Amino acid sequence: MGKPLHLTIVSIVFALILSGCGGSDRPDTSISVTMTDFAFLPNTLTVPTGEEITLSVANNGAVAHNFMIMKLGYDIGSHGHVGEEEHAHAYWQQEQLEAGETTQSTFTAPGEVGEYQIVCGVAGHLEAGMVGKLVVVAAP
Ligand SMILES: [Cu+2]
Repeated sequence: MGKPLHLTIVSIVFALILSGCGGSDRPDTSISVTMTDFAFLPNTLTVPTGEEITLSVANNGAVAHNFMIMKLGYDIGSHGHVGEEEHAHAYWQQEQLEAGETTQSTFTAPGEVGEYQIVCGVAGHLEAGMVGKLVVVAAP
């Protein structure tokens, strides 16, 4: 006889709530992203305005990827194409990262509060689902 089902469900829900803490909804100056074929994990990152951000990226995929933050208000959509024009509207982007590699870099968070789109700049990857969000909130 195991635990009654409703208790098991309560435990699962509680564990999910706990694991939500310390996640991506609080601003952090040190953020980590894992890239897969074809997603960013987590796909929402929260940083404070104007701070220097340390970004650690691991490419767990089988192909090269890159991490590109678009300028505020420039949203390619979730199935758009990343071409030359889109690259010109990047706020910041990291050099392409080969499969299996990790890297760390820094950038200055935008000074303007808002939601900035994150995309993979490698052709075809945004269409495949490599899209995310950088939420910039007022620095404490
Ligand atoms: Cu990619």
